[in-house]
Amino acid sequence: MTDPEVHPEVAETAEEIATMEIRGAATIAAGAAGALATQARESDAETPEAFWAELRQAAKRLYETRPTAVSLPNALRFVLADVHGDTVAELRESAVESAAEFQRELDQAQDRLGKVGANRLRDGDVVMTHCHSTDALSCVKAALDQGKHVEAIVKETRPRKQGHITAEQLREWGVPVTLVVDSAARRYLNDVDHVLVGADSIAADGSVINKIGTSGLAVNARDRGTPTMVAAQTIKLHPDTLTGHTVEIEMRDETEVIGADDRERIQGDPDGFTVENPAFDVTPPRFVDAIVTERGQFPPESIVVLMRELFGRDTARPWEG
Ligand code: RUB
Repeated sequence: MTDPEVHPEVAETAEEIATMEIRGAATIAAGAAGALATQARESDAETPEAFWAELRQAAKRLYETRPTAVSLPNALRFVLADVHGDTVAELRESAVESAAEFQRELDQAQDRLGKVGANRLRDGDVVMTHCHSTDALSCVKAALDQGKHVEAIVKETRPRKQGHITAEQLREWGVPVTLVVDSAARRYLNDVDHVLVGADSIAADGSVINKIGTSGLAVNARDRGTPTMVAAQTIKLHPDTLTGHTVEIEMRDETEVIGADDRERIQGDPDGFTVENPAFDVTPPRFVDAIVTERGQFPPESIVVLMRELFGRDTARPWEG
């Protein structure tokens, strides 16, 4: 049997995730859930089997876009797990509702973790950010809502400069922002009360997988005595790491790092010149002071307990059929 076509809007969402128009682990999860809802709503499948085949194919297409943020497979798994029914109409309604419920829970989790993270921030604190994390920013927002004054030193975050998005958001909230290039971070760490970052995945040993440059920042922060706080909804917990798998680090295209002209000038013999563009890195748990989730704050070494509770039973891959 040939694979069913996915709806054009699903293909579009997959493309937007791959090209990072939709980016950041939580936003990717919400986008993927929305795409599954579209596939279900627009399906013209005539049998439950055909409907399921389409939905699985849509999930597979979304799954294959980016490998590192576990929120993506977790979102697909959560949405598909709640689809029930005997007829196409029942399945359709249930898939649309499951996606909507998942998106609601995602928003609530972010709000809840923001309040937990805000408790760590005191009036007048300065945070240093890396990349653009909606979970990390929700902690700042909650602190502002509590009437605290917060300032930010924002790392630019090469090569895609997601720090600019963070700076824009913080300025919208009235937070004083100092933007620095990534390599200037250490110089400013003495002026910082917290390093505050998000996560794409968290492994069972408490390692944090986040935007490339996070691990160097955390090591420098420890050297300067500045605590590193990771804001991550439990959808960022990577269940496969419970059984010894490692998290795949996405390697992106070299054109994000170097333009054609520079490449031409530097390369000389093309065989002797390579560009690498890893999008994420791994921060060992010993450099992380706290992981803040919607279930409370955890030392990284104990996150495995929460992971077992939430994901112990189910690491299925329903998109594989
Ligand atoms: C984004 C990134 C973010 C996490 C958390 O990388 O590393 O820190 O995804 O974001 P990219 P959030 O820009 O390559 O997607 O807290 O919004 O889930």
